[in-house]
Amino acid sequence: MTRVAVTALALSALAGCAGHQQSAIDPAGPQAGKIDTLWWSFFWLLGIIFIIVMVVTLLTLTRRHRGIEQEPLEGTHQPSEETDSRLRRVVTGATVITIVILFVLIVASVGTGKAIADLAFKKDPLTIQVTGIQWWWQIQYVNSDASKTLVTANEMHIPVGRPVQILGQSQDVIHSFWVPNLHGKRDLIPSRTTTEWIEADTPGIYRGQCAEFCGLQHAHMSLWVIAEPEDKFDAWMNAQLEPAANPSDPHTQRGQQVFLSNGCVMCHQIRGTTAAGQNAPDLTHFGSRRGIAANTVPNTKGNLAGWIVDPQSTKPGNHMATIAVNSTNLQPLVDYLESLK
Ligand code: HEC
Ligand SMILES: [Cu+2]
Repeated sequence: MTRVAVTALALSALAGCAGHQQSAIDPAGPQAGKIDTLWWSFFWLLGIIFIIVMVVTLLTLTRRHRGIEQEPLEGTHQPSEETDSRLRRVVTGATVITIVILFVLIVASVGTGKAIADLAFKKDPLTIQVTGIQWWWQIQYVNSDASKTLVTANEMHIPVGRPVQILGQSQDVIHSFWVPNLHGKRDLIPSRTTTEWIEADTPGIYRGQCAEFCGLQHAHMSLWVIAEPEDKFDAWMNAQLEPAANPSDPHTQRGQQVFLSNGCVMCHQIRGTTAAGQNAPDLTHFGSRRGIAANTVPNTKGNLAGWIVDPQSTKPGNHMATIAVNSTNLQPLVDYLESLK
């Protein structure tokens, strides 16, 4: 009975992995597709071997000992010549098969790595620089035309069907960029640039997560990758390239004033205003994003107010300063930031 329950539990846990927004076995692009194929071939091959080993072990345990007519004296038992050479053949055979299987796995693994590497350097790529910073992601769209260079945070949009070159960097410790539906992990290492190519075949929203322990809030360092058709992507890009909209009503104008007259400007940038801080997520189009603080909480007015009043309770240890904003100023500030679509 317990065995049935355990199996059912294990199966439902496995089923829970499939079709998720963050899953390596639900590939949405060619790189992740190859990793997925490799994963399943390992799974089936090793699964079958596991079952064979278990069956042989059970048979051995339950089978009556043959060839021992009587209890050996003083606990010693010399197997017969024939048994001895049979055992030798079985052990040698099993060792050879194991080595051959390991080689097959190595060849499959290296072959997959090579096939993935061959997907790089396609023409007309989009280049995105991703910088890991404790504990959020800076995302910069590189363009030879400086007016088309875009800096944003914690949310990346990519056009479906177009190869994307991710240039990974870090500003402090080693992080790792990992969006399982699109590709494997790639470390972001201080003072060097690593490269990873991704390409989404299907529109969708895929979750990424820092995959190298980088300190207290490592687990709350996530990002969204939004893969959308080329025209939607272009519309998003054009909107993001615009400076922040100027508030039109007195309430949000007051919110903007609160932002600009407080320490927020030391760290944050809002293009189109005097706020030009470079140590924290760019807030020019903050209202268009899905989450707050590297998606620790969803982007709602309530969560934003909580974040501004006491960022340390939402994400303990994070590097945002707590600035006293009095209650009459808080609502205008929240409404202003949320109006930055
Ligand atoms: C000392 C620098 C600093 C100051 C001052 C500061 N922040 Fe931040 N802020 C940060 C950092 C760092 C983060 C990212 C924290 C994280 O996700 O780990 C952040 C995150 C945010 C976010 C979430 C952005 C996102 O996309 O996730 C908002 C909104 C925000 N700050 C608003 C404000 C406001 C409003 C003020 C002024 C009252 C302010 N900040 C003052 C450093 C600062
Ligand atoms: Cu990390």
